[in-house]
Order: sequence, then C-alpha cells, then structure tokens
Amino acid sequence: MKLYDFARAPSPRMVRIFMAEKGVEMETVQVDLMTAEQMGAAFAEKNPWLTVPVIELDDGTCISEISACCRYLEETHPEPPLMGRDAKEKAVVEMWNHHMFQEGFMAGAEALRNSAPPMKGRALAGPHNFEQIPDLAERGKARLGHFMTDLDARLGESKYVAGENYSVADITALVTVDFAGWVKVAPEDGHTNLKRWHEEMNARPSAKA
Ligand SMILES: N[C@@H](CCC(=O)N[C@@H](CS)C(=O)NCC(=O)O)C(=O)O
Repeated sequence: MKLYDFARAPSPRMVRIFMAEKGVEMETVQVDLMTAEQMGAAFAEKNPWLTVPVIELDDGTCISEISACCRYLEETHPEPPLMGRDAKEKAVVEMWNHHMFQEGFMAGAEALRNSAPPMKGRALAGPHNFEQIPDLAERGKARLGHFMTDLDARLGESKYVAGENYSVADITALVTVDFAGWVKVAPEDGHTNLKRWHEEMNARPSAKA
C-alpha cells in the first residue's frame, strides 16, 4: 500500500493524521504540486482528478478523496474508531465532518485559490482550468471568519467537534484551522473554546504528521 502525498499540502495531512491516530504506516510517494507533477500522465493514471491524497492498494486499486481514504483505513483498521461506533455516532460524525470540510476547508481553498499568484488560472484543482475570481477570495475569508466563530460556539458545548469522542471531524477541523493561517485568518482572542481545543489537538503526537 502507498500514499501519494505532498508534505506541505493540507488535504493529504488529514490522511496522515488519520493514519497516525490508528498507528498505520505505509510507503509515501511525494507528488510535487509546485512543479505540477499531479498534472502529468503518470499521476493521471493513478487519479484522473489530479489531486492528492491517493492510496494505492497492493492490487493496483487507487483511492482518491480524503473521505474515501479515511473510510478504507477505518474499515481495515477499526481501532481506535475515528468515524463513530454505532449508527447514531457514525451519522453524527459524518454530519460534523461534512460541515468542517464544506464550511471550513472549502472556504479556505476558495480564499487561497482565488488570490495566490501561483494559482492563477488554477482556481479549482482538477483537470479543468478556471480563472481566479477575487471576490470569491474575499468571500472565502469571510466564510472562514464565521467558521471560527461557529466552531468556538460548538466547542463550548462539546469536548470534541462531533461529541464526547475524538474523531475524523477533529482532524478536518484542525487541518482547516491551520490552513486558514495561509490566508491570514486565525482564531480571535475571544475564541477561548476554540483555542483550548486547538492546543489540545496540537499536543497529540498525530498533529505532527
Ligand atoms: N476533493 C479532494 C481534494 C484534494 C485536494 O484539493 N488536494 C490538493 C492539495 S491540498 C491538490 O491535490 N491540488 C492539486 C492542484 O492544485 O492542482 C479530496 O478530498 O481529496
């Protein structure tokens, strides 16, 4: 099994943290996004959507998408459970994880990809090129601000993002809060719950993955 990765990119970091929490190790292949290696024919054969992370199984099956990679690892390495333990918890974890990704991570991507000069003409990852829209960068930053405030409120009522247990939703949220720094959005002084949780997440050895 191999992980196609790019050490500096936030999306594969989510899978690396997930693996570290489960104690899963595998060979890692760096795909250099800075030289657009993901756009080349060799990588397109592994993932036609041209993104990392990708897990390649020993039989050659390639699994792209963070959520699909995590699902595979959860099924093959059930302990500790990171995607819920019973029907209710599984659904609640999925609900929170989706919100963290959609309202947090995608907002960060919207802000960065529509403003960073190296991403000119590449405002969306994947096989099709799109021009940047500066207004979307502003909107992404505004969305990230709301994300921080809403997450702070959630963490005032719950130890972890999805409830009493650490889960993939905490991983998505941690990577999103760190990624937000790339567009200069950070937890504010008043976000005491978010700061408490962020310190706790960063103290876990997996955060270094
Ligand atoms: N929907 C994908 C998103 C992954 C993604 O956007 N990865 C970025 C790195 S953080 C990437 O590969 N970008 C390639 C590009 O910008 O062309 C997933 O869930 O895995």
